[in-house]
Parts: sequence; C-alpha cells; structure tokens
Amino acid sequence: MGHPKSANITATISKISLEQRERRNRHRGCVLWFTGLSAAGKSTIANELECALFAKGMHAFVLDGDRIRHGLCSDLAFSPHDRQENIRRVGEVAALFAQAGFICIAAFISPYRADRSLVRNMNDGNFYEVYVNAPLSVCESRDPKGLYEKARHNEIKNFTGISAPYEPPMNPEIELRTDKLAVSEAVERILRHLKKWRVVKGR
Ligand code: ADX
Repeated sequence: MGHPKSANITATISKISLEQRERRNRHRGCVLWFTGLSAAGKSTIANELECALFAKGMHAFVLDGDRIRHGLCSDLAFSPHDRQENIRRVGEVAALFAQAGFICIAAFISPYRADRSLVRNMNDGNFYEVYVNAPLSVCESRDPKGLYEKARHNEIKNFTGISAPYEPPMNPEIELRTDKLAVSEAVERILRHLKKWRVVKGR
C-alpha cells in the first residue's frame, strides 16, 4: 500500500484471515506476474493456466493488460508515467486478489524493472515473476494484432521493443522461451513450480 493523499482514514481488518480462506480453498493465494513483449504469449499462457487451475477446482483469475485498459486503466496510455501508473494499480488489485485467496495471474508487458519491483514489494512473499520470453523477431513475425507493423511505420508511438524500451527481468522465478515451448508445456512448467512453492498441493 502506498502513501494515501486522504487524511483520517483507517484500514479495517477482515474478520476472516487469509489462512481461513486458504484452508477452505485448499491452496494458497499468490500473484503470478507475467512480463514480456507484446505477442510473447502472456495472455495465451495465462488463459490456459487459468483453465487448468479452474479444472482442478482452484480459484484463479487473469488480469490482462488489454482488458484492464478498457476499464480500471482506461485513462492511461503508454508513456513511461502512464505505464508506471497502470502497473501500480494492477499490482494493488493483484494483491487484493491474493489476499482474497486467489491465484492471480497478471499478464502485462510491464517493461520497467522498477515498476515490477514495486509490485513485488506490494505482494511480499507471494509474488512470482514469470518472464514470457520470445525474441523480438519472433514476436514481430507473429504480430497477431498487426501492431508491430504499425509501429514500424510510425503509426504507433512508444511501442515496446520498437520505439520504447523493454527491460528483461534479472532474476525471474520462471523463464518461458515461448519460441521453443508449446503452450501446454509452458502451463505444465508453471504447475510444477506452483507445487514446488507449495502454492498448490501435490508432488
Ligand atoms: S504496459 O506496458 O503498461 O504493461 P499493457 O500490458 O497494459 O502494457 O498493454 C499492452 C497491450 O496494449 C499490448 O498487448 C498491445 O495490444 C496494446 N498496445 C497498444 N499500444 C501499445 C504500445 N505503444 N506499446 C505496447 N503495447 C501497446
């Protein structure tokens, strides 16, 4: 939580503890933070993982850049400042989901290390960074929304990888090379890590 502008506010604490929620859910709450270039595969893997967890009876929910930018963050564009604010808001929402006992899967380019480290700090102990990594050339050849082509023709400004920076994670908990892994393999890798971290049960 940040430094509120409003005075005279008191945070009330829920009568239900996180442990109670986790006992009922039979898994822990956490944030899986997917970062990577546009078209690296963040949303695809996030949605498949959500389905796999849901099928196992778990509480999982995807927060996705394209969706959130239609609502909560519809006032933001792609300047460094707007991206920072986007990630700050989403980090707070993801933290609330984790406190509610969910496995919250956040899929955002989140190009700046400083912003990602801020959201890690909002979620102490239950934050896992997943670097969804494909070379720029591969993302550009996929170009599912035609955005790279527009960016190359200067029709989109500040486009990540072309005219705006992407700072790769130094120490992500997981790195997925999506030019080498199938979506199902990427999902399996994450599920194995969730067990290893004891977010979910099983070996
Ligand atoms: S972030 O940088 O603030 O984390 P976010 O993940 O919310 O970005 O949104 C990225 C999505 O917005 C991309 O998948 C793409 O569809 C779209 N988009 C539109 N303009 C840009 C841009 N200039 N740079 C990156 N993505 C853009």
